[in-house]
Amino acid sequence: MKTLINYYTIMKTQKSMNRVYPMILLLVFTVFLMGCMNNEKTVYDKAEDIPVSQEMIAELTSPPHVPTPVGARKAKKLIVKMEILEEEGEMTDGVKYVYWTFGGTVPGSFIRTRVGDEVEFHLQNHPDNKLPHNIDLHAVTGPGGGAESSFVAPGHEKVFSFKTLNPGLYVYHCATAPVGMHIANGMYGLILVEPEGGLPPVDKEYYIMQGDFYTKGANGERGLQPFDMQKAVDEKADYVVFNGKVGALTGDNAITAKVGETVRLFVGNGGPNLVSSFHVIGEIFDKVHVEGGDMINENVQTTLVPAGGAAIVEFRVDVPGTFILVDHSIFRAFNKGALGMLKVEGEEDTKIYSGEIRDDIYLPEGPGIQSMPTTDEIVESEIPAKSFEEQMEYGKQTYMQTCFACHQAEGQGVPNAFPPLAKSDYLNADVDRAIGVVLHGLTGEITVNGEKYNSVMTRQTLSPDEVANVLTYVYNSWGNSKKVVTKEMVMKVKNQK
Ligand code: HEC
Ligand SMILES: [Cu+2]
Repeated sequence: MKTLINYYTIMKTQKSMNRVYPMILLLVFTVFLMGCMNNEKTVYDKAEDIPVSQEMIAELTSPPHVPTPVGARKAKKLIVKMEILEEEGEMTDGVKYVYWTFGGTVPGSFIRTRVGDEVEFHLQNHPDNKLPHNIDLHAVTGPGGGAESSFVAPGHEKVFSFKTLNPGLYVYHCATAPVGMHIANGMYGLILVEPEGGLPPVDKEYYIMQGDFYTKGANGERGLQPFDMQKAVDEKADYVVFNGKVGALTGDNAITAKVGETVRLFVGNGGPNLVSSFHVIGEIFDKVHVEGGDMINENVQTTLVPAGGAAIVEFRVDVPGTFILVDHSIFRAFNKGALGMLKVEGEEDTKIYSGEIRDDIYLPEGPGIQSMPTTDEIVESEIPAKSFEEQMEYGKQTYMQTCFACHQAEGQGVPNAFPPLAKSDYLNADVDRAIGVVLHGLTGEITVNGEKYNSVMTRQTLSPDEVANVLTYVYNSWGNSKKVVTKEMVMKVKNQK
């Protein structure tokens, strides 16, 4: 506009001011140029030239949360205070592990910066810790990614500073020898460097990081489990998990969204060994920032997250339900822990997903009980319960892993499909019969509390101890007859065949 008006003015005055004309034109052009410079954001050729103004203490968050987006803020001197803590935690029910952490969580606190920030990093090693540590941030351009300047003994704080030059999502980790062991114990996290102006806004953002763990005992073996160096060298993980433990993102810990919202997941992989085939069951990633960089891939089912790497995945949730996050190396998901949940609430959209339309009977091989192929002897990895309390505790775990999907959390069952175990007259009438049901499965018509069921319960692959514990748990819950089932009783039924 400014130029147009000025040009008009020039035209009018042209005749009388012929000699002054070139000068005015020059002036107008200068004014125009200055206007441009004031209104548009300055683009620097090199990120190192971006000036920083003001100081700011960085907001750090524990997973699955992330700090507030940078938005339009200018580059700043960003002060990060990260405390290293060596702490005992729970890998899964009954399994303890001593984690080494950045900020008290696995993965460590999320750091959010923008390109051009000057990050002043304070690495604090808590005086109660036993070991020295350091930090290598993949977002750092400099020797060791900061490791060389940050080696810090317990009870000390090291300070170093770096400028964020490349936008992207980066892993940080401890790099103190033995490096593999420090990483295996949980010393990793993510640092995000947003581009100028920030990432496009979305409705929900979450922080998820995979890691593999190596314990002296096998998966599920109770008690405090020390790190196993040989298994780590052999890459034989006992646990592969999201956010440091089995169940960190399931049940009440699930991440959430509402139908219609856009979700952005900052996904990292600490390793130390395994790469992740990150997938969300029932969703397609609309966009993936491949390897956490600038390249955007669209319409992706599974994205590879390398050990020591990351990806940003984005999608809109269109239908309600529970969407399962997995490492699609699928035994890791269902047997080693790499499983999380995204719970989406809102209106159904049958145009997109119909839900079950019908359930017809289909028994091409006759009504025989279908079962998973198993060897007859199930290996007994379990330590037998020593008391009624332990039987109840272990039994509940088996119930929540095995029976819960059909008979539901409170044993209430599902009408017309799965009979109730709560106050079940069928269950309470005959213990040996109930043991038989769990050992061999059940098919054909039965009546439970006056309701008829005619369905199939597949044989459950449980050890005699587990059968005893789970039935003891069921009999002593939800108004049942409080019987105690022993391994001997199970063996008797088993051998009756
Ligand atoms: C895949 C689904 C499924 C799983 C898993 C399952 N059941 Fe069942 N269960 C059924 C069905 C279906 C029936 C009814 C079968 C029929 O109609 O003949 C049943 C029947 C029973 C009954 C007898 C009926 C009653 O309500 O008292 C008992 C006891 C029982 N289940 C216990 C268990 C226990 C304990 C577990 C876990 C170790 C378990 N079930 C796991 C589907 C399941
Ligand atoms: Cu360390």
